[in-house]
Amino acid sequence: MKVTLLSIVVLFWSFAECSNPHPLDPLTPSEINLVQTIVQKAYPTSHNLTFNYVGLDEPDKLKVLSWDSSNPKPEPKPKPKPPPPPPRRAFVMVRSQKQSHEITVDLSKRSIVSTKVYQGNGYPPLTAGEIEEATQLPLNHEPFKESLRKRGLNDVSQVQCVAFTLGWYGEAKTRRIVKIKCHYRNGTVNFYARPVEGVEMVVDIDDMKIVGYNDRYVVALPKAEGTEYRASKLKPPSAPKPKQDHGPGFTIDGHSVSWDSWDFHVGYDSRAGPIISLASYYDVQRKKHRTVLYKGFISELFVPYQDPTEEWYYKTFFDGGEYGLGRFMSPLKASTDCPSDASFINAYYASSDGTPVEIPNAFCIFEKYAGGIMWRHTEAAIPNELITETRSEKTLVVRTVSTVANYDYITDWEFTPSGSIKSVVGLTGILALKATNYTNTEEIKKDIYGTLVADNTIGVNHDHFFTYSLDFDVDGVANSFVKYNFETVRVKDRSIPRKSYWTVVSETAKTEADARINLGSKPTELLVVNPNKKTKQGNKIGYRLIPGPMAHPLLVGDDFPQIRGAFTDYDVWVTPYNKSEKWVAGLYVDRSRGDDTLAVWSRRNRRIENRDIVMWYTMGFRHVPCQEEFPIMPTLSGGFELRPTNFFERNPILETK
Ligand SMILES: *[C@@H]1O[C@H](CO)[C@@H](O)[C@H](O)[C@H]1NC(C)=O
Ligand SMILES: *[C@@H]1O[C@H](CO)[C@@H](O)[C@H](O)[C@H]1NC(C)=O
Ligand SMILES: *[C@@H]1O[C@H](CO)[C@@H](O)[C@H](O)[C@H]1NC(C)=O
Ligand SMILES: *[C@@H]1O[C@H](CO)[C@@H](O)[C@H](O)[C@H]1NC(C)=O
Ligand SMILES: [Cu+2]
Repeated sequence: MKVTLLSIVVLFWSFAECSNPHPLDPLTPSEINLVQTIVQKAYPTSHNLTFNYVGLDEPDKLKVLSWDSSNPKPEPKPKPKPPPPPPRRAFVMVRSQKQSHEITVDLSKRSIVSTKVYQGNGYPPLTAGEIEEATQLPLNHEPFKESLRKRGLNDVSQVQCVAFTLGWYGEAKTRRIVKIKCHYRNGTVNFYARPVEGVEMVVDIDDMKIVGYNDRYVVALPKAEGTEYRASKLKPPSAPKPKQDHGPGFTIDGHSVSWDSWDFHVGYDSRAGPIISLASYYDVQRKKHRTVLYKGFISELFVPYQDPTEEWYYKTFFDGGEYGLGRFMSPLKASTDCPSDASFINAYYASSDGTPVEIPNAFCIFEKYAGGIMWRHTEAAIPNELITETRSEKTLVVRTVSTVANYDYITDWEFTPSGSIKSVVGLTGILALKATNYTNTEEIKKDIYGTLVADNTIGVNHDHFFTYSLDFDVDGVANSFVKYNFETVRVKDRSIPRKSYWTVVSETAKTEADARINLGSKPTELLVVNPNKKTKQGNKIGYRLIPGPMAHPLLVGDDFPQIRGAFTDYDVWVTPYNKSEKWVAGLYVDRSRGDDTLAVWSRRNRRIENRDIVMWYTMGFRHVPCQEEFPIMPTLSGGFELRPTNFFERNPILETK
């Protein structure tokens, strides 16, 4: 929710168009420039044009798949010339004259294909430029200066403001407004720890004006002492870092990565962040690349705070659709953010005025050996012989970090030699902190909606819901969603002493309604299978979801944030593939009303059996802050796994040495 200061505006760049363009490659700086030129020509600058979203308009899946099948993979034997990719298009969302416009640009023809003025609810993501401008406004606002004086905070240069989206609470008409809250840095870089509590401002983003001001109460400003987290300022110096060195065993061609048996594409989108596409596994036994995942990305990250007071109730953020997990990705450093031998890829997004901005080293890719065992066995039962076979595990990790204001989200996509794809997220950074007069829990008489984590400082309760879009193509496009229901069977046969056992009752979902799942509500395992293909043993070829942390939403269904976040009503949903169903909170999320969410799409109850299907899976973290998370939070991780299940004829890594 703040400008990435480290992002560098790219004015000149050496033209490193990759030799082998891939249809899912993110827009290059020159393509972003081209979009800017074409759109600016069509919308004169006097119209106060802002570029709220610029991204690749992906070619139709069938076109990508046909390109991919005729494009040689590095293994087993490279073929000479790849076919040309389908035409490149960009999808653009701009604000102009207080209206939202959708523009599709054909980059090869250098022309606008279509335009549309959006008349529905909600607004496009805030741009970094808009946030920057809005957060500067209080510094010249007399009532705010007066509020600062009242609190004895006299140095305006120490004030740091943050813009918050505010949701929708049933209003018939909305404006494109945000709330601004400020902090007093004086003596710390951890300004989140020093909120000027009780004061909030409302800014109209289209007019770029303060339109509301409220100074409701005064509480203590938490002290700067104890909020430092920079090693250079802390004593004793932090311990030396463990060394890691092992050479890369992977190849990167543009955005295409090959490692071990895996081939996949690493895309980027200013809203989603990293996008993994066309992940396939080279099956040595069948001597072919077998598809697993057409696409996987975080479609939305919903973070509702749980403090119902005037200044906090509206904090129910959609970090993807309101801010942008890709736009706020941070540059990564070798040896700290990633191992020293990691490879890096840059990312480019369009700034408010459409100019390409580089995030250097936005992705790191590395081989990870963490001492894990891929498989092993010790056999001591054979006379005069002790057999021990162990295979150590190396995996390949694609890492990015999205820093959405106070929070840092580490996203790792991890590929294993045994055919699993894991996605692990790590939550770190600084808690959302609220100032209070309390310094000890004994003084507290009523709910403070969080934990007193330091003197005068409350870490406010909240959730993080990561909703993933997982477009499986398990050994082909037509797939089905299967539930293994576990049932206890009572033994009727008196000939054995056991009274019960469990068994698997397999159920194939026919329509979307059959595929709305709350994990943990009953014992199940969830699979995506290819019903048209079987192993030699006759089992359906599949992948299963091994879920990560769960936290069902606890808001009531008719509460406005939950209406907007209704895609978290279930942990798993399955829909038939539809190119325009991409963002679970809707295309326009800021101040949305929940009329374009996954929950709405799913109501059509379409058929999902033996079709191209997409799984939507929510990993949830319920977060009651604790003192260890102050002044900065040690990483809290959780992840899920997509694991081959009767996909291979046998252990695919048997022959590994
Ligand atoms: C453009 O923005 C400026 C201030 O931000 C405003 O004064 C002007 O009226 C706006 N122009 C249009 C055409 O909306
Ligand atoms: C700001 O910092 C200076 C220097 O440490 C200190 O003298 C002053 O009291 C601080 N002001 C506030 C409001 O904390
Ligand atoms: C917090 O303490 C200050 C100073 O004692 C007092 O002026 C203020 O009213 C208190 N605020 C609340 C909400 O109790
Ligand atoms: C694709 O999804 C959009 C949005 O939900 C919907 O309007 C459209 O009808 C869908 N297309 C098909 C072919 O189902
Ligand atoms: Cu949290």
